[in-house]
Amino acid sequence: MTVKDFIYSNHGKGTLHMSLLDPDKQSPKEAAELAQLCKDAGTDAIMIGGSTGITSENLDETAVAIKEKTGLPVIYFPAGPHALASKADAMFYMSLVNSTDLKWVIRSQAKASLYVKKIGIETISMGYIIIEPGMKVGEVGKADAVKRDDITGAMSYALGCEMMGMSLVYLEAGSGADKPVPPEMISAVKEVLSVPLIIGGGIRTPGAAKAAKDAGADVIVTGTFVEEHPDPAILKAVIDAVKN
Ligand code: 1GP
Repeated sequence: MTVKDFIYSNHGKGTLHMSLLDPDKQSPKEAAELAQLCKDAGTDAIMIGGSTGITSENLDETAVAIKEKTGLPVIYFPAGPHALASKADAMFYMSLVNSTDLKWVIRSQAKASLYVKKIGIETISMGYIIIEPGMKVGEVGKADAVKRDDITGAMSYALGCEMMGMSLVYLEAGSGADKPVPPEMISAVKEVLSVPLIIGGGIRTPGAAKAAKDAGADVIVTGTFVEEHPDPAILKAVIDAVKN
């Protein structure tokens, strides 16, 4: 089964949890151990990526170590075309659709495409929409971030992505955001969207995870929380809130 089929086969049946690990923050062995803790707590897949210090080598070594230890799907979450993971199961082929710089909308994706085809990794097209505060990715990606109260803006971007053929839509508040994507924005976007909706950025409590799930998120991503709270009980409380 492809990773896209895996995500689509759960669509409408419940919410998936994905754990985001940054290969620059720990060794491949440590990343695999952390991924195993996430698996034991109920996570469904591991995303790997980060904004600095990412190389093709640390991506691939981390992907292999996680796959060997956990057997979970590993998805590369790219920050640009300078490093590519050939050993992950799939990569999100994403466009930062509300960037003001074409580099993040299509030029980087074009630059990488021939090489990506050659290595044969599964690509999953994704519209990536930055919501305030946007954090580092909003700054680096020169995003014209959707304001937190601009529900129509978020709906318009999300539906535009679907109409352009993107398989997934990701609403991103930014890693480490003090507030996650507002639940009322998630539910409004869900009303117009047919493809799976991913929510991430600033989710670090069972309450925030449950609010995003109840609003209709199909996939919830936690990164900072996973890296800062490798305590199995705390991990499980947040992942349980996503899954149950
Ligand atoms: C970042 O949405 C992800 O791209 C995860 O954000 O690190 O805040 O969990 P956090």
